Amino acid sequence: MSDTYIKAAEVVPSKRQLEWQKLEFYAFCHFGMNTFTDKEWGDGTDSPEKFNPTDFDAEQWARVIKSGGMRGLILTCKHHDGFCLWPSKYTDYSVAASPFRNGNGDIVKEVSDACRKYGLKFGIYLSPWDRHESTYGQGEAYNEYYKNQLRELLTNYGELFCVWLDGACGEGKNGKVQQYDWQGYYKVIRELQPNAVISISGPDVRWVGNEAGVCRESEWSVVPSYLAISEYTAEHSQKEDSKKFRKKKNEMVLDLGSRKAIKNENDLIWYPAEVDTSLRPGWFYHKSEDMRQKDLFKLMRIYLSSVGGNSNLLLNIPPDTSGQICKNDELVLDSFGRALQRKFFCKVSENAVFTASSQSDDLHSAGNINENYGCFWQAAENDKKPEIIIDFGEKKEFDSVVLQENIATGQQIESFTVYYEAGGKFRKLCKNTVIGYKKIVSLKESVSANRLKIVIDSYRVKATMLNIEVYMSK
Ligand code: FUL
Repeated sequence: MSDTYIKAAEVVPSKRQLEWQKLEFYAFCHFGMNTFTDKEWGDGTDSPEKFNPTDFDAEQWARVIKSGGMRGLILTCKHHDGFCLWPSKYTDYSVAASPFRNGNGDIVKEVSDACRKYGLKFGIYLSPWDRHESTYGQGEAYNEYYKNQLRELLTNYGELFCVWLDGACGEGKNGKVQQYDWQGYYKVIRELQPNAVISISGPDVRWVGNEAGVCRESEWSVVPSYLAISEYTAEHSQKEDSKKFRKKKNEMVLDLGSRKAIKNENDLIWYPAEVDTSLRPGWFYHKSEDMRQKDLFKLMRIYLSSVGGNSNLLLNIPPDTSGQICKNDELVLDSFGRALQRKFFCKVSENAVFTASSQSDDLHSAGNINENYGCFWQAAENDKKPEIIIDFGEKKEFDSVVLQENIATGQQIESFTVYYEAGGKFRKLCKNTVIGYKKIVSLKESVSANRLKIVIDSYRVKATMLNIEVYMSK
């Protein structure tokens, strides 16, 4: 076996990636010209007159998104049709030419203000593909246009947590395909919003590989660097025009980070996964889909496998033509938010005592696992199968176990087994693969025990644990 995995163990997240990971779950809002034309991809010829949300209320968006348990919102400031939700100086194809607020409106401003008011992080989506702009396809001229728009969005709307770039790249009006200046775009973003992650067609956050909410069983954040090349994402995400294609699991490579997968890779990077999926079949609002939301059961399954599987979850909620999130969607999200609270209702590990088979030094004892001060446990180097015991002190009933590695020092754990104590003996509950930022072990049926044991069956160089929480749902 090659020892690339030892190098992989040294790869750590940047500060912005670490902060982003802690958001776990946030919303995507696809809103724009398509909302009014009932399309998914506009061609940039629709009149700005059509953009007319009569009851626009960004605070309603923020309230609904918060009630659904999300911590941020990414807005499609410009989709492929080129229509801008803010009064951009560089085009007349924007809200300024629409009836909305008599041409004096700015959706980006109202949404970013509402986010701040409700304690949500705000991020932007700015489609590089622009089917309206005449310079599109002309190389430098369009790249300048795009960077100017980026500058507007990155300076006028406060702190952004994310700039979400998709890989779409169709033909321009002149029949030419635009050569995107990715490095130039990144430079502008780093300069103006150094704390924002650049996602998907960018170096910080990786597209999981499908839009169906399907996750890998073992999601590694340390992967080969070629995955962060924008052209690679573009090719894999936009291969066919058919939307159906991208809804499928398609050819998602299932193993990106195991020892086997990386054995011949020289260049490894921290590139964590994000799962993006829509509450409805489409990304934009369509009346015909009013009864086609994902149900609670499906949302929970997606949440547990993504947030609970070392990925962040970006859930699209498309506001309707009135300019609000429609009642049906609001109800689903509200009950999902409550379902999440019920799922993690009672933390039975609150007063538990944590001990371990070893510790690397006095600063990294198992007692750290139950503390919220950012200190963590680390096993001694020669402990090949470290064990952690969680002693509740009395019999407790539980149905989920949440584990977190200290990813600031890398992702290391390859597999682990959970045991519970019964009749004086430890019995196997389940065996799992990777942990990373967060793993949620959700049990079909609750179990009662005085003690739990976690055995780390295999890890790379340093086995760490930042946090373990055991819950009983309501
Ligand atoms: C893709 C776009 O083509 C879709 O319309 C949608 O915005 C999705 C999130 O990204 O690249």
